[in-house]
Amino acid sequence: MPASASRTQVAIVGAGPAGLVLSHLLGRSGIDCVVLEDRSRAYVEHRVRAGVLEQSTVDLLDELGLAARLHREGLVHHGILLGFGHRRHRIALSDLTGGRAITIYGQQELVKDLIAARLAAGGPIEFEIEDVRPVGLEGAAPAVHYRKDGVARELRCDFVAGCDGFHGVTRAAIPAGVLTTYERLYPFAWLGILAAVAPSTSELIYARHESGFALHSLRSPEVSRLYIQVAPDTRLDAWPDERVWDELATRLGTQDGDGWTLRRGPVLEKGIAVHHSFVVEPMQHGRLFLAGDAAHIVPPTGAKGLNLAVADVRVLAQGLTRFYADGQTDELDRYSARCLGRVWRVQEFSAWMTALLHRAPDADPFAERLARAQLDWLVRSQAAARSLAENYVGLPYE
Ligand code: RFL
Ligand code: PHB
Repeated sequence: MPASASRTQVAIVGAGPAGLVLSHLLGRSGIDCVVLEDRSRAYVEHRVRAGVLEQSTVDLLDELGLAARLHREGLVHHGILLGFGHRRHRIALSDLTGGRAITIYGQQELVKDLIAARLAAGGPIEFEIEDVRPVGLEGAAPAVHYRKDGVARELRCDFVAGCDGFHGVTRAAIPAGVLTTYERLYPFAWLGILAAVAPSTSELIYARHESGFALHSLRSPEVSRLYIQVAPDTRLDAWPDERVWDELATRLGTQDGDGWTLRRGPVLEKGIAVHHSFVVEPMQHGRLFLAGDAAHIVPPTGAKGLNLAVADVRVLAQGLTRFYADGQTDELDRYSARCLGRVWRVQEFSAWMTALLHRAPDADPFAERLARAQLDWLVRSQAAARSLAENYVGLPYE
């Protein structure tokens, strides 16, 4: 029996974007919740990941009063550039979508804002906990068991929100045979760097090159974020900084004699992320609701993972709010089905954009020509460009 037991209405496992946004949405509805995170606060606030926020994500953060710094420091972009055939072509996101835009703001900055605001509002977040184990999910009185400072604890609750990412424990707590898994592994990964140098572009460049994909993104007027496609078994020590910069310069370069050069600077962070598409259905079992990367993963080409995590918890908060207002479970019962519509739209878009821009190691010349024909069509046809733009800026919530 745990030495110490406490109670809340919703136990949220994971202090990533999904868990933290959920805690704010529930807080706004007067629903008690506790966030349980196995890493330290410093660790989650410095984990370099996403950078592109959809219009709907920004609107929701605004609604929650959490976007003040985001508006001060985030960069609003109205277009992206597609690089291929040694030229760049602009996709005018806002013109094609009735004025919708994306905002560039580092995920770790958002996580810092969400944690600070939640703690300031008196919302509990427990960091550095161990041995997290959800129990009793099939009954009406579940709980989460864990250890803090070596002491066994029990958090009793009405519901558990599994917001603990792809490698978390909540999905694994669902009995075998309940979930159906759909997944695809890709024969490539991204090597990403964060560099202390002014971006060499004012809009994101997604480039398809004979040697593979490259992406020039940014974080601020002084910090650039860049990625190149590499093999999934690539070791970081095979890629000293100079080699990364040389490859980026080749893949992002134009031959227009337009004088464009890639600015280089000190590398602040370097990492490799494999590409994976993954979905479990349903996203619920008993009193456990999975949200964000715990339930689905997309390859990063469409910049969708964080945004999808936020979309999930918005639906979950609606269901929980209704339950605590009048005891009705109808919205909670529809949670999985409502989320999965958007999840599969985003899966299709992310897989499409990945295939369009990457070079598969086994691609034959025919596949290469098809990819080129598709890119040519995107910059010739407004209908094709609009389809990309609508998906990229993110579909409005239902
Ligand atoms: P997270 O962010 O993984 O958070 C899960 C949290 O749970 C904690 N945790 C546990 N806590 C308690 N007990 C346990 N047993 C636990 N196990 C894990 C973890 O420490 C963590 O704090 O999941 P969440 O909240 O669902 O958010 C998902 C996003 O983080 C993810 O989808 C994005 O980063 C994906 N992504 C991008 N998404 C975008 O929307 N736009 C982008 O531009 C974008 N770029 C990217 C990306 C992901 C990348 N990588 C590294 C995979 C670029 C890259 C390179
Ligand atoms: C990023 O800035 O980290 C970023 C941008 C666009 C993507 C993925 C990541 O598609």
